[in-house]
Formats: sequence, C-alpha cells, structure tokens
Amino acid sequence: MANNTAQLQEKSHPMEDLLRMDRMPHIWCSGCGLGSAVTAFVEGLKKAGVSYDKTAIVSGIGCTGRVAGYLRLDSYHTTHGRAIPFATGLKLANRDLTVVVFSGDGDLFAIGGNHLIHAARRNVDINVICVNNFIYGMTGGQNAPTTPLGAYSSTAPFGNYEMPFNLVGLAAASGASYVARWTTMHARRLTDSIATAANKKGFCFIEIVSPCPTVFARKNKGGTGLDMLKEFQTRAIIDHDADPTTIPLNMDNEIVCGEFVNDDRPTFWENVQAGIKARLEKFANWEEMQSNSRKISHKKDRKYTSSRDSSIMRRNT
Ligand SMILES: Cc1ncc(C[n+]2csc(CCOP(=O)(O)OP(=O)(O)O)c2C)c(N)n1
Ligand code: SF4
Ligand SMILES: [Mg+2]
Repeated sequence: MANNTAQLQEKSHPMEDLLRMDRMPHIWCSGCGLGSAVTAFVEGLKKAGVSYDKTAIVSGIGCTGRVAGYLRLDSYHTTHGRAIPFATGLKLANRDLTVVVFSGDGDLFAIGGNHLIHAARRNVDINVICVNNFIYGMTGGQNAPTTPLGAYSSTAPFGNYEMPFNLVGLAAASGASYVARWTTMHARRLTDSIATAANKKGFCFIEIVSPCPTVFARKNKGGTGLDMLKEFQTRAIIDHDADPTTIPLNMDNEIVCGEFVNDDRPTFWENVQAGIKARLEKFANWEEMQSNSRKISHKKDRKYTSSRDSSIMRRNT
C-alpha cells in the first residue's frame, strides 16, 4: 500500500507545467465539460507555441470563472462581468502579451454583454473563450441569456419565455476578427481553434458548448455528462461556411459548429497608432507652413529698408 502511494506520488500529470497542482482537487462536478475545455486550452496553447511567460488569462465569476485560478499563467480572477475591460487594459498596457479571457455565458453575455460587443466592435486584440452551458451554473441554475426557449431553470419553472442570444452571431455582427463554435466533444478541432486564435491579431471569439449535468441537465432531463456528450455527438454538424447569424441554438436543433469568421482588419491599437500619426503629421505640416509664412513676411518687411520707407512704416504703426 505504502509502495503504491509512493508510486502514485511519483507520477506527474501530463498538463502539470500549466496547471496549479497545489489548487487540486478542483471544484467542478463530475461530468462537467469544464475539464475538457481546460484540456483543449492547455493543448491549444502548447500547439500555438506562445511563451507562457507572456500569456495572461482573465476570468470573471462562475464555475467557468474558476479556470484562471487553476492555470499556471499570470491569472486574474476579476469581478462578475468585468473580465473583458480588465483584459483590454492589460493588453493596451503591455502589447507583447497574449491575453485570453476564459469565462461563462452568463458572465460574458449577461452582466458583461456590453463589454463584449464593444471590445469586438473595436477589434481589441484579445481572445475570448466562452463556455456556454446554457445556464448560471455556480449560483444554482438561474436563466442565462443563452437558456433555450422552453428550457427549465430555477427562475423559469414553467419553461423559459425569453429568446436566447446566438453567441457566434452576436460576436460576428459586432465585428470580431475570428469566430468559431465547438462542443466539448470536438476536442481536436477546439484545440486547433484555440491555437489559431492565440496567434491571430484582433478580437477572437470561441464558443464552447459544454454540459452542465448538475444544474442544466438535471432540470431538463438531460441525464449525465456522458449522456449530454452523446447528445452533442448526435446533434452537432460542422459547416465552416455557415452564416453565424443564422445558427442559433435551441433544445433539439442541429448544433452547427465550425470556424465561421477568420478576417484581418485593423485592431484597436493599430487604429490608435494611425490616428495619432495622422494628427502628428498634420501638426508637423502646420508647423512647417507657419515657419514658411514667417519667412515670407520677413522678406516683405525687408523691402522697407530706405529711411523714407522706415519713417512711413513708423507713422503707420
Ligand atoms: C455583481 C455580481 N452579481 C451577481 C453575482 C452572482 N453570480 C456569480 S456567478 C453568476 C453567474 C455565472 O454564470 P456563468 O457565467 O454562465 O458561469 P457558470 O457558472 O455557468 O460557468 C452570478 C450571477 C456576482 N458574483 N456578482
Ligand atoms: S454546476 Fe454545472 S457548470 Fe458548475 S461545475 Fe457543476 S456541472 Fe459544471
Ligand atoms: Mg453558464
């Protein structure tokens, strides 16, 4: 027995270099999709080849919001809904960093919804990974802005009456440079997307459709985490050409996955730089014009050099 324990202690976790092992065990329920999401993230970062010393991860509040605290990176656990403004400041202050926001559907699209659309509109150079489990998991299963019409939650005991947001549609319509959706079933493709986003300029958004067996599935007869994965497998299709604004999620339709947007447009910082440069050039030109006009008026003055001209000048001034 003692021998076995010693052997187990000797074994290391394959993701140990990026996990804070002193924080284990984690708080997540068995069957939760968050473990798969974190694995894909760690693998994606490795694949991207980014420097871990120059990668920062920012989370808000919720079960997903715990991700930052478990990763051996510069990690920030911010207040509810404020991960994106925090990440924006971090990136603008230190533009060498790869800044990733990892948070939940409630955190990013309810209380933090405005920050998300404006960061996408400005094309701030950050990556946002949103775990969409269709509910507020941590606080006991209240309606989220992603809860499908008719689904049960603790605040919708007769079924949800509200239309949910289509996250990929909203991110794309707001101006994101990269938009993808995968489920936790798509481990390899999700990993690749995370690696692509890590090396891409501009606002990148990845939705991860993920099981919450403890709250969402329990209220909606979805079974265990494994049952939900099987359901994702049945319902998911991959269509990279799909228009992201036309593929909302509901309780039983196809879950259209893919890489829907991969564009290049100027980032917020590039626009700031271009704006300042144009202003300075205009100012420099203006300075030049001013000094030229001063030279011209000096020349004019020099015409009045005779004593008669000078006396006329004196009388006229
Ligand atoms: C200002 C503020 N309002 C409300 C809360 C309570 N709260 C904590 S987590 C959460 C929802 C999280 O939902 P989501 O982002 O979907 O995360 P999940 O737990 O589902 O991963 C809420 C409302 C809070 N912590 N702070
Ligand atoms: S409540 Fe849901 S989202 Fe939170 S850890 Fe449990 S299964 Fe995961
Ligand atoms: Mg959630």
